[in-house]
Amino acid sequence: MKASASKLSVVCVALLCSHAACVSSGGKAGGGKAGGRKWKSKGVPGQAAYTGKDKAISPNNLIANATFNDGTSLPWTVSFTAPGDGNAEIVDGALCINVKNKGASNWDAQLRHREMTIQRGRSYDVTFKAYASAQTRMRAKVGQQGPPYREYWVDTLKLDTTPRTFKGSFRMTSENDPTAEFSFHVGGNLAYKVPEPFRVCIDDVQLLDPDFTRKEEAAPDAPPAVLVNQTGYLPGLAKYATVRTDAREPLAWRLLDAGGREVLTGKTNVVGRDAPSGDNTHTINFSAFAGTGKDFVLEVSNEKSHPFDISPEIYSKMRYDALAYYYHNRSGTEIKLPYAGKKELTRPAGHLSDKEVPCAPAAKCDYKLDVSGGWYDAGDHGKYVVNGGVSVWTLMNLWERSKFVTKNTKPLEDGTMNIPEKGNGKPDLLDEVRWNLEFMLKMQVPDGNDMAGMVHHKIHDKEWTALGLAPQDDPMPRFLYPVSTAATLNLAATAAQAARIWKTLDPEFSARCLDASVRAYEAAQKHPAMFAKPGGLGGGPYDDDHVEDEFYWAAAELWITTGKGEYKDAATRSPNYLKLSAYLKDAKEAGIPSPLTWQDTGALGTLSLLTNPAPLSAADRKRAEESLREAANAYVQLIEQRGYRVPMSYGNTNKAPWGSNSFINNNLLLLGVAYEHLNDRKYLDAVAQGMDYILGRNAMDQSYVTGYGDRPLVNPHHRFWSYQVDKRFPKAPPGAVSGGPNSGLEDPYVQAAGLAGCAAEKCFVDNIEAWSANEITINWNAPFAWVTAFLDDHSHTPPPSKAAPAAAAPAKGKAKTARPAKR
Ligand code: 9MR
Repeated sequence: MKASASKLSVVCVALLCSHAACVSSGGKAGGGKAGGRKWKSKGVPGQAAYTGKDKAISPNNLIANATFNDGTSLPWTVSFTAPGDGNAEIVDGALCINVKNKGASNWDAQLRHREMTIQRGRSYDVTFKAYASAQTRMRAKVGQQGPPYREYWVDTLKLDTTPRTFKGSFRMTSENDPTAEFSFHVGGNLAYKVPEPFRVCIDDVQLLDPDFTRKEEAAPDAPPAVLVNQTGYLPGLAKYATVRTDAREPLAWRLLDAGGREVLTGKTNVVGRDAPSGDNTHTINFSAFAGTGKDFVLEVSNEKSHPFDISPEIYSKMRYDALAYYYHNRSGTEIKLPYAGKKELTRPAGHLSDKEVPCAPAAKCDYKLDVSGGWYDAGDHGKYVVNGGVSVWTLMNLWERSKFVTKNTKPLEDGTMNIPEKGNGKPDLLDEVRWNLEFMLKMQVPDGNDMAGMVHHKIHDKEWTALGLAPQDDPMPRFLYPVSTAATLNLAATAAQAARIWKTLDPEFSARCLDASVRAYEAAQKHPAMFAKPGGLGGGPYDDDHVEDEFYWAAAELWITTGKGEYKDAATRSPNYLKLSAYLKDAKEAGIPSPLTWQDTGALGTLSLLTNPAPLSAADRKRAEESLREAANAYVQLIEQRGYRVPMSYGNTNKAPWGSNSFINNNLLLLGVAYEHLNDRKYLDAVAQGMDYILGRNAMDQSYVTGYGDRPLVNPHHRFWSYQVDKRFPKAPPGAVSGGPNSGLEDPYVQAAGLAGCAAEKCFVDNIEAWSANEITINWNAPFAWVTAFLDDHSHTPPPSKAAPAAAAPAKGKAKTARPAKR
């Protein structure tokens, strides 16, 4: 399409003052902000007052932050594409990009502003100030944020140290663009004259449309000082709230029912500084109240919590929403009603071209494979065997645990989930898992090739695509990436697990899985050190160069399934044998408390050995149980040390890892296993408390789950659930859990959100652009699904002591599987 009419007149107004002297009273406004969210002050301890949103120069300005006067840049973000490198900061009230490496292309170093619609037939005036640390050029443009990158207005400007005002105008002749961006490119050849490092600054940016009037959004209320599980509590299990306060003495609290009647009172426990959150805290233990009802509120010194329920039903729907995540993210099939739940969540089948995917040059193969189907990994459209492995394992473990440990598979059987396979006579949970297993099987190199039996690490787009992209519209070519030992062992392990699960349900599928597993295991032995590399474009790396744990996991699964000596020998000789460690060893997050990640999979072997009735000897089972007890006790101890009572800490550096919420959910999974195997009540209460953190009893006052809580997760990073960037796309369905706080601050949005130096559990913002803190993935929803299923299964467990306080109504409802099976 033709570019729209464009003219630019550069007004070289040499300002009368140096840029340093031009700063208005703004500068850095302190506080009032966490995770990029600004709120009204309610005198919440630790939260400074909101200082007012930066006023756009004109109400007709599409640019939401024109002057940077409050010291922040959002929604402006910086973007570097390797080898481009640098950062952005507010200097003297202007937004500056510091370029350490200008990269190869103009756009390798850029500042950009999204979240605006450029409308057909309207006229726009552009004005901004710009200057640089030395003579260079800048390309300013208004245009599409993704391919084909149509430009509505563009010009290349010469900059030097003198601040100048530039003006331009254009009429939009293209279709409305609801995801347009205003960007300033300063990389590549634009910077041919200037030595690195250099700096380019912009200020007072206007994109005026006389027919547009900015609606001022009311700042949200300050988070309450009394933090609770915003969905609610199970009547018989531990119930805690956290109070954010500097008070040194215990404070009086009241539990009020929906009618405002006091049903329980008490005094807080002073915990003090909670390092991971940076908050001063007290806790409230209201476990003594075992009644049920809706909209309870906890009150401390006139501060009220969000309302919450106390009910055995808290997790009854959530457990299925957590599993529905997988249907919504199926590739290669139409997502339709009634399964999608809402019309707007339906979509045509995505990536049908995955039926014939060629090898990337690095894969050194010349065939094409049908790798259609499976689940998309996350907000991106990649499909990765390594991450698929831990995800299907977790869901299959939920099945095996229900079959052998609690001996109740009813909630997972046919007809329990809203998926197309419902009614086929097979358990719905397994139907969902099979969707991804079938894909993983297709990733194995066919016989007759050099690498036969090995498994391709991943398939994904050649380059990253933009947000606001439905899978069926992805225009990017996709490739098979090289085989890896880790992916091969992921298939060996999970296909062995599947082979035993489907043995009678579907003998043909079971045999196919076992054959693939054995071939994969043999191939991995032949190629024990083929490692996926870190980095890369268009997809995640899932790099892993330590596979002793995967070898053990695969051997353990094959031993359980076949009983064969060769696998037994491999498993029992492994240093991982019967081990469950509370702290990671083999992942890049070594030292962080968690039993497992996609990269550290040794625990999966031991957990499968514990879950299945055979082949462990009684003595070895005992050893594994001791290991389990030790790890579970470490997590219980962590809960006791925390103001937010969550089994998590962040090592000496106090830095939250990428996907920290998944570490917590995996810790809860281990605690759940401990409860069901060791029959010690404290582990059950620990699981409930950890889930309170995920559902709102945390320093961000954030329910990290879509659709649940007074402050639910709303804007996870997802290309299709991208309503936040483009109203033509749907909002996320309920039941998706965010990766959560991540101190790494890897993406431009969190970098611009003023999060630098954030306390570990405050490195979070609920924005779709925040891909390093707010993505969702199959391996994070899996332990969440496991744990919500566990809690629902134990939702009728009575309190440890039958003596409930006078005000408490007796818990109603019949017991589900309140009792863990004894071995
Ligand atoms: O969960 C992954 C995390 O452990 C890694 O540190 C990070 C960077 O390699 O990648 C995460 O996984 C992402 C993957 O690479 C691509 N799809 C989205 C995943 C979640 O953010």
